[in-house]
Amino acid sequence: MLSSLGNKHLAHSAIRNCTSFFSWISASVVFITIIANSSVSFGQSAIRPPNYDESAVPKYDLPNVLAGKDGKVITAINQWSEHRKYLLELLAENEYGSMPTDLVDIEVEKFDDGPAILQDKEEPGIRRRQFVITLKRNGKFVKIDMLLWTPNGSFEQVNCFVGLNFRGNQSTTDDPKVRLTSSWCDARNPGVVNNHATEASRASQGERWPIREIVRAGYGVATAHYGDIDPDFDDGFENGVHALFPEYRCTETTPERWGAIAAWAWGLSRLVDVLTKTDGISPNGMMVLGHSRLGKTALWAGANDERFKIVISNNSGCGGAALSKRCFGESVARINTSFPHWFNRNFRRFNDREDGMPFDQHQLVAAIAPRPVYISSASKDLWADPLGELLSGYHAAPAYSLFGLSGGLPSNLPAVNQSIGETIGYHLREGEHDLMSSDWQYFIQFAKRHGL
Ligand code: GTR
Repeated sequence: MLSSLGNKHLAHSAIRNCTSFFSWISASVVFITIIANSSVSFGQSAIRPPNYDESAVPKYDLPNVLAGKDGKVITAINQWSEHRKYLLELLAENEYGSMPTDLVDIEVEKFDDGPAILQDKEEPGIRRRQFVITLKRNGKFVKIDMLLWTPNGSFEQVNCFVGLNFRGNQSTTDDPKVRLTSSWCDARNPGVVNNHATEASRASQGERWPIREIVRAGYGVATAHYGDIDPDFDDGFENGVHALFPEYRCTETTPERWGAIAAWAWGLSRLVDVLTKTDGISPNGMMVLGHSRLGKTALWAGANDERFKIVISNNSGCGGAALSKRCFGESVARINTSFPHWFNRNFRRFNDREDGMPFDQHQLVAAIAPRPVYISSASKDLWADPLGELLSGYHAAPAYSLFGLSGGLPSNLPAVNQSIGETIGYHLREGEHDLMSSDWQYFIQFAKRHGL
């Protein structure tokens, strides 16, 4: 199912790419070839088909997470902050793209505050708040709807999970008061007409956001639609929050600049700007989480923004927690072809050249140190390479050891449905690529274990 999802995206992007090279007819021929061979050729070399065979994983060398540009390994905590900067620059330059550092003006309007209505029943213990956050720069603006759930009547500040959603805030709950997103939505999702959500999309991903369980465990949870921040299609890095920084666009001559994942990560930091000033929320209790492409985003946001005290990535796969050099499941060439807008242009240099990458995803996990990080996989999600996701955590451990902390992960997959590790946590949920309330139970236990 996952690989067919990948193929669907591939087919879409193939059609998009092909039409600029060939006539419609030859595009159709290429489309048919893709379905038949599961590999693509646009006059360049074909993309390697995905590998699902552990014995075909190539031998690879990973850079030591404590090694700097000159290969020297750092040994003291006081060298960490410089070193972390190096790791972030390495990943920004070669993969996600650098984010602009200029500030934007932020306006916040709370347009709703009341008790949750879940399954047609008012829940007096759960408070629902909705805000519209306007980001402004140089006469341009972007609006983000943020939905926040917290325990009602609590006088204590609560720690808060923060994560983006795929289909609009209304898709995360059946609460009829949650506003329908008016921004771009993926046309393939249920209840979406002409790339806009309709009422039929309400609660379509409600099981991914078990509000009752999270709030009853004493946490807040904030979410916003990723399409509010940057619509998820290839437009040459121009729309969404990219439009606020036109002079900072990723182009052929500036291939190191931000793609969509970096834009979503930047947007998460803007939510934190607001949440840390919102009453009832502990400014020191921010935890970022995300699933799939938004799991990649959560890792990049958490690595960059130290206000996230815990970072959680669910089924994040290629460009997320999975080691690229293992060449298992989704590859760099495949992801860059299906989603040319997620990463920067420099990342394309590693298409089918993972062995030449001067970095890998364990350095992304390491850049989060010494803050706790949690990686979760699903047993049937081979496209995302569960073992590769675990191994990033395993190989990131020396960064935690520098602080006297144990990562605590083994290098072999554990049995399904058990949470393992120490400062780096992991579980392999039985089942498909998804975010489920059982995953959330492990995230909550991990947060409690680490004092949040
Ligand atoms: C897939 C993509 C994955 C993953 C997933 C998702 O098609 O190949 O990298 O991010 O989408 O975000 O749902």
